[in-house]
Amino acid sequence: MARPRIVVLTGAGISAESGVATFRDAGGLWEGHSVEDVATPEGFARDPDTVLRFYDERRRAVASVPPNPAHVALARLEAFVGDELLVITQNVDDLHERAGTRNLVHMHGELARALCAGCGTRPEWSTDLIDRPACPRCGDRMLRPDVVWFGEMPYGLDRIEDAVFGCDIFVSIGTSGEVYPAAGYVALATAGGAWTIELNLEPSAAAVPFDDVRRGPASVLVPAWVDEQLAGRT
Ligand code: BJW
Repeated sequence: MARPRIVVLTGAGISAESGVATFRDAGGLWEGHSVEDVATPEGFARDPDTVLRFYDERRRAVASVPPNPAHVALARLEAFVGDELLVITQNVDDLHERAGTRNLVHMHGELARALCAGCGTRPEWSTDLIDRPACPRCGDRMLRPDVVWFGEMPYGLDRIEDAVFGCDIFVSIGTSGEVYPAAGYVALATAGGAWTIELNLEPSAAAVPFDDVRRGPASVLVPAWVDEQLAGRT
């Protein structure tokens, strides 16, 4: 029998125990910032300095924290199953990559890249954008964080939708299910015949019920679930 194709969707909850704030939990990222101010193109046009400072601070904060056992466990799974596993993350941090995951889509972009509003290039970026550095390609001083704001098109949607509809196991980890299109993927996976499971601290706003739901911290639930997948393969 062919091995299962596994798609894992991750959200802010998988990085919470690394010290990266979530968005909608108490103490989350939006506290002190309205979403319209920092995560919309209109907010950026209105007050670019506030938005650039918000993302510069987050880029620095993420650089100083490590991946946690949940990120490491997913990388361990990929080491065994290779490209039978695709991780789709809504997170803009690089903790999956630093744990060793390679087959990964950042659907909401990456703090580690900038996006040039002049020429559209997406250079790797590790320093502040507040001082309006020049684009390495066109020289314009129109770089913004390469993150997907409300009303913008997420990255990699064709590849993501093919993988979600075609997978055998769909796993949702640490996401509230409030933001589309990601919030609709459990319905897409179900329509494609996948078995679905949610690993999350709190109940989410899932569009359709999961086949299995486990409540707890990702650092505990994800390694345990990976162990189950690998039992019999090692
Ligand atoms: C733990 C834990 C632990 C905590 N262990 N778990 C009306 C209806 C439907 C849709 C729309 C609508 N009006 C507008 C829309 C579309 C809009 C949308 O969804 N809006 C909703 C608010 C309604 N979406 C968009 O605009 C998207 N683009 C789009 O739709 O394009 C058009 C399109 C058309 C056709 C097809 C496809 C597309 C773009 C969305 C961009 C989202 N951007 C952000 C910011 C990115 C940059 C940044 O990081 O600053 O992405 S918003 C923010 O939310 C961020 C996240 O990736 C995203 C999701 O949040 P996430 O990850 O779920 O975090 P939380 O905080 O919400 O939840 C954390 C969870 O973890 C909780 O459940 C906790 O319990 C759990 N947890 N600790 C395990 N230790």
